[in-house]
Amino acid sequence: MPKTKRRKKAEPAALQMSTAEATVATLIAHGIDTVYALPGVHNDHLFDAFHGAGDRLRVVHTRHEQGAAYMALGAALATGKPQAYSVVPGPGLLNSGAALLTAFGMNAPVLALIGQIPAGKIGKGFGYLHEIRDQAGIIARLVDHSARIDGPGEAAAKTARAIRSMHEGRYGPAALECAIDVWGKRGAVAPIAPPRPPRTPKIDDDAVRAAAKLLGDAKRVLIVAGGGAQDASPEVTLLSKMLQAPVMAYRRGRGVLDGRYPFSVTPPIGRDLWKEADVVLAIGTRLNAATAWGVDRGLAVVRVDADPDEPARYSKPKVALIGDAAPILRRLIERLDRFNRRRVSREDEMKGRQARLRERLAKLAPQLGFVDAIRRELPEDGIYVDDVTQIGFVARIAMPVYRPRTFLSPGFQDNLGWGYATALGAQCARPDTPVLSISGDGGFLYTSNELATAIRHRIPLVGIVFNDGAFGNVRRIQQERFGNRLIASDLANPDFVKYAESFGAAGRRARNPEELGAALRLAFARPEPTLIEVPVGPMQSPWEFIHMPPVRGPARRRLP
Ligand SMILES: Cc1ncc(C[n+]2csc(CCOP(=O)(O)OP(=O)(O)O)c2C)c(N)n1
Ligand SMILES: [Mg+2]
Repeated sequence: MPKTKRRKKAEPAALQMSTAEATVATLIAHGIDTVYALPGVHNDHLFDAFHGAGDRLRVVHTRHEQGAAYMALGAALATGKPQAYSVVPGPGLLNSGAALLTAFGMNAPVLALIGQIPAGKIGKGFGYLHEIRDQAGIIARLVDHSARIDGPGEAAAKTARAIRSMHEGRYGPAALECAIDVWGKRGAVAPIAPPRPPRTPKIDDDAVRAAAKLLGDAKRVLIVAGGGAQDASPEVTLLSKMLQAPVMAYRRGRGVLDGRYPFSVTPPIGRDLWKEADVVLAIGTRLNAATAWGVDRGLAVVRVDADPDEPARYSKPKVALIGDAAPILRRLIERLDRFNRRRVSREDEMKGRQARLRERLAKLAPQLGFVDAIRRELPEDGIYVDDVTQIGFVARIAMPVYRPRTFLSPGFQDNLGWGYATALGAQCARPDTPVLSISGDGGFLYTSNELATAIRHRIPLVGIVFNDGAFGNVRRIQQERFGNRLIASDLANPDFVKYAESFGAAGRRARNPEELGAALRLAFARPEPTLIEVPVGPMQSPWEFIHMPPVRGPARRRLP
């Protein structure tokens, strides 16, 4: 048969666009409607494209690059959706570095859009404005996916790939750089494609059956929830009921099981349960408990993780299920129906454990008084953002969290000063949800300059600063372990009420939990940027409830 020339389906006509315009159009096509940013000459064309996007894109400019990156992080954690920030190269990138590092540690989908020196001059060491040696190499170390955009024709594809990488497999940040003379370059750009759905790994049915059998036969299951379980709350809740299994969470998994259930536990109870468990089901967590408290032959571990490398990192689990937690757990629940034994209610047992913990925590009464006041006033769906401070440490083990994504804590980086700007981003992305940031006087001044951003962009964040005039945690360690040889731990502070007012925010002072409760009630009733200073004295150490010795064989390290 003679070959007939088939007419190719007409391709939609390419558009003439700049690299920056194609990048921005791709961000918008992927549902990114806000960029947290600090401008500079390297990114002028990018900002001009932001301007050109009109109502489809909001630019929230901050007063320091760390603020922009933390805001994107907070927005990502509060929404579970990809977020973007933009900074100049060199110092701008490095200023945002701690937030990008924290986003990596927290598997948060944050896209960094970073400028670069002129394309032809990269790597030559001439000393161009903001030049940094091997910027591409630096960002490649900080995130799993990075690339340089080299022209308008490839901008959309590279941006789309970067965004997809952030929520495929193990979530995490991505970084794109683009040279000062490339953002503005115009050329033919194919029509911007709608986002492709992320690839999802096939669920391994044999492994699910093995896990269901193990869990179904088990007598005492402990579920451990991490950040990767935040979108699987209904499934974890159902599994907890089916298996009569408590759910332990510490920093990232709080709120996956409603904290009002006695089955919702934190490490002080979790360690006892770990000791008694015959099977642990670990969902979206690095399972630091295993390395801190030990694993002996009597304990079988089932891991559910998006990252195939994670489950066997410290010790090989009995079963590893790879992929997003929710669909895997749904399959597990179906299978478990067949294997699960009849179970007696553990409700009274769990209530007893909770009551005994509350008694044990009596020595932390000063912190608990404030934690309780916060819980009483923060609405059920309100988002709480912690920092590395005394009240924060106690909240991690003692404040009930009612819903997923309402307790933000920086994970293993435990990055002092992350809180205020991260909370600002959460509040910006969730304008109708009350957000509360708590900090110590040490942590707060890391990003307190972003009070100006709260005012400029009308972000009604409520912040509390617990002021003990010290890096209190450091000071207590010096007192207790170094014979009171105090060094570099006392602080000179501003008057925080006046400080807030000088920005145009509401400033209040509360001297005890009752006054804090009243101040919070007022602040949540009348949304405006508010800072509440709470003067406090030295506090008892919470660490005996967090750094606990092993209970099942040798530990490999402490719970961080
Ligand atoms: C980026 C970073 N730098 C330093 C530390 C070490 N660090 C942990 S707690 C702390 C003191 C915190 O002081 P403050 O915010 O006032 O809280 P307090 O302990 O007084 O309640 C320091 C310096 C850290 N965790 N992260
Ligand atoms: Mg302090």
